[in-house]
Amino acid sequence: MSNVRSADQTARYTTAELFDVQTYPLDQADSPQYGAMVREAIEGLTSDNCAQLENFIRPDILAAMQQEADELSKEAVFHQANLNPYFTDAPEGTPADHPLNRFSPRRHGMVRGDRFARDGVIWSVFQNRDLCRFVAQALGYEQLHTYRDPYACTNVNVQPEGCEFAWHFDNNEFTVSFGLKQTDEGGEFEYVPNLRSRDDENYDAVQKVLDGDRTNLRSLKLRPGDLQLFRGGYTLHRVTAPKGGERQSLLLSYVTEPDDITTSDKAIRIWGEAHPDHYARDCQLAGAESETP
Ligand SMILES: O=C(O)CCC(=O)C(=O)O
Ligand SMILES: [Fe+2]
Repeated sequence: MSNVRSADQTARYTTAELFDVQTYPLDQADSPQYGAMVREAIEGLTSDNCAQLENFIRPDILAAMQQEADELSKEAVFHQANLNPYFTDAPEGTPADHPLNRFSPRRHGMVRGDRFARDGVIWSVFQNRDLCRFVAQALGYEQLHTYRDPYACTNVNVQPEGCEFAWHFDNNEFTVSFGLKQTDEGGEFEYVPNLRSRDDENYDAVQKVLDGDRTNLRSLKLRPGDLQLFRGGYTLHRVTAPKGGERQSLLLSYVTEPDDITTSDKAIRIWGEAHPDHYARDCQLAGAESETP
């Protein structure tokens, strides 16, 4: 059912109100068109680790999402750091041109999940059950749940003019995002699929990309209303600096464990503070540890 509601995961808008269900029949999971849509997403994810579904959001809803995001973008937590593609330090003695030693600026803002009005459109998109099921099917999970972390559950990534999101591999397995705001120039999502694997960091090839090699590089522009599914753990990627304006994307987080949330120290590192739920999680984890013989 498309509009099932529950206490803390309310969705004010139905699937057909939010998404272009004529093109993307999210609410007709038994139809051949739905099957074709899932297959197409799986194809993109298999060949390129990426699937882009253009104009997924209905225009009126998109306008409301953009307005919500724009108002909240003033409250975004701004990050400015020089990071290598792995978000780590370089071990002593690492050559200067080695990827571990290549630190580039990452400058962007993130709107915290608790800022979104629970009766707003962005929260409804995030809590939509049909979207969650589709994402799980496309990415090959039996079931996914919306992330309950109060801050990291859903975020707007705000990239002001000139702010690059430098080359990196994600720590999470996959990302689900919607384009909200885009500039004509810059703001490109560039990626090189399968550059590393579980057993091979493939530093030589990573270094070549960092040095400007564009041989296997793919580039896409996430336009307002587009949906993107992306496996970023093995795919080096970046967002180039937008020119002549700001870029904004909406990031939705889904998890396999419904009760999973982050710890207080990690929340403080990312957001500058922690929520009572993060401290409760610390206690829960400490309790679990003391029970282990
Ligand atoms: O804004 C985006 O499209 C994604 C940015 C990104 O790579 C990330 O959040 O890890
Ligand atoms: Fe990323």
